Amino acid sequence: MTAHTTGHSLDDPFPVRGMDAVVFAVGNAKQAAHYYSTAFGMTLVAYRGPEHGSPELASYVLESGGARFVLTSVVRAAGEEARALARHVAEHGDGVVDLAIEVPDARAAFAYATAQGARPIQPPEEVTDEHGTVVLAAVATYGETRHTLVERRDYKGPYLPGYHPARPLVARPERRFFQAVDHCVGNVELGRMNEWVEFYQRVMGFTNMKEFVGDDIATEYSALMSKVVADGSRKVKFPINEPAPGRKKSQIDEYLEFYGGAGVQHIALATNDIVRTVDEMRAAGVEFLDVPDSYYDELGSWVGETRVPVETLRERRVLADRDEDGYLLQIFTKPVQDRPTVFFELIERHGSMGFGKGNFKALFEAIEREQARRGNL
Ligand code: TYF
Ligand code: FE
Repeated sequence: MTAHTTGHSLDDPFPVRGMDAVVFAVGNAKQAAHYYSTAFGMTLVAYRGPEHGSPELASYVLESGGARFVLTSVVRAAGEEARALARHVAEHGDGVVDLAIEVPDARAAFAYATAQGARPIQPPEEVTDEHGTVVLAAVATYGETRHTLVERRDYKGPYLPGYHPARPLVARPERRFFQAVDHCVGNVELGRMNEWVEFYQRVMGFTNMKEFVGDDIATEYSALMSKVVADGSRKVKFPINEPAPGRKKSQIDEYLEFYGGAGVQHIALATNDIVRTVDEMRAAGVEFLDVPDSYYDELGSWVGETRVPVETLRERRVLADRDEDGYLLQIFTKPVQDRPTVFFELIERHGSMGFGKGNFKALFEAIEREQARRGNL
């Protein structure tokens, strides 16, 4: 087979175009769609439900620039698919079921991944409607999470066949809060981080990025270990965390206990104006992690010139980090459901390709204060 017919390039066995969607299973997708519209500035663009031949599941598709969330919940749990989703929500609470990746050739991607040992969930299937054709396939990853491989063949519809265009739930914000999914982080069981890093290397040809939390940092304060894998173009970045045994219960253990196993911990959203986005989200009631004031007393002495003064970062509790390539600004929400599981990160990159290593200590201490407030430390 030639590179043309397989969709493989010679140097990349598993080419990707980027993240296609983050798919959440939730208890009440109608209300979640409202939350992500009002609090995250996202816009409802498509819907599938009982009105359109999907009697058991309702799905809302929201966008902010290139970031796409799909929120699905059960209307009536009679069939197999709806019962599986109902059980997922009962076991895990609201959570991410699918990190869907857009690929140029879903058949080739699925064939490669499964030949490399990925567990197939859905063999490639061509789906067509009046807007065009897509090819979908899916493989399993950690926990009950999957990767749908989405090949869009000039597809012109609002999301996928079966979905209907929908009107925004609220007026669009004047400027979007964020424009892309920057990275998606998985929490896996103790001792299994390397297994999952090797999974992405073998199955998707991903490579390690240099940022990681090793034993040294883990024992000192983080209570977790972390490595990052990414595709060749670095559009898809997946950090993987595991708990590190220590004096205290790891934040990763807390997640695993309350989620009921491995799963997606946080989704980082790329913004061009983190200060404005934090202000908008706070005004809408989103809670962010706090760091001590002393963080900002020290920041000025090493972070150098940033787009906004340190005092502005201090007021908003935005974190900053610098490496040899540039700097980044970042902030973390508290968990966005009653379970201490899934949360979000906002990240504004200026050259840095890192993940905020310089902030790990302050960040993990802030997370642990929250853990203690919940009685889980
Ligand atoms: O994605 C990252 O690596 C950073 C840092 O539990 C981080 O956002 C890592 C682990 C964690 C929270 C944040
Ligand atoms: Fe992150």
